[in-house]
Amino acid sequence: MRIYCATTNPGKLREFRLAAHGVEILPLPDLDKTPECPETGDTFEANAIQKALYHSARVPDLLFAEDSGLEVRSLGGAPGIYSARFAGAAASDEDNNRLLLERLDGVSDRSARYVAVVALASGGSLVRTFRGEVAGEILDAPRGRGGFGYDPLFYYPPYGRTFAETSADEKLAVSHRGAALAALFRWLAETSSK
Ligand code: ITT
Repeated sequence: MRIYCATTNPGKLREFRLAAHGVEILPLPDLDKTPECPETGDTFEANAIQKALYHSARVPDLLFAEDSGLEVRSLGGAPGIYSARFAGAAASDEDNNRLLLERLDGVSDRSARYVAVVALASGGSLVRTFRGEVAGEILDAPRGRGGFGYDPLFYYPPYGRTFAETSADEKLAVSHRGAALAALFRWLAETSSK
């Protein structure tokens, strides 16, 4: 089985492929030449659906897009859907992490969660969505070199490490993206065997 995926984020694409177990994940052709999909929703679900529908009309097969982010309790759920552009439209992961540490300076409640929503579409219509979450804590300095985005600050208590200090397999086994993708691939396997 093959499925297209619409993402501009190489960190996400690596994790999609790792989770796929035999399903071929095809990046969208010419994604870099396609005008970027506007993300105007106010939930992860709305943005994942918007991205999937925007790109789905261009390919003959199933396609999925994913919207994800970090919600920090003491920041009222920020950066949330704005995670990729927390420190500005062209922000790097380092810029976003620096701003997060500034906002949490002196704050004792460091609890947070990652959320991922995958939207599956076909021929320009939504098929369904799949959601995953994982709870952790934000450290006061980065640790580790793996993963991407906020991973050096995202401490996962059951491992006693940040996601940037875990292997890609260990992260995927417990992560928001791992849970959403496991649900997607389980659903695809069940549906194709009917
Ligand atoms: P696409 O929309 O093209 O897929 P994007 O990076 O713009 O790529 P999002 O709008 O969904 O995607 O933003 C996701 C951001 O949330 C991502 O850039 C990170 O800052 C953060 N994030 C999500 N999952 C993460 C993870 O597993 N580890 C670290 N940071 C993560």
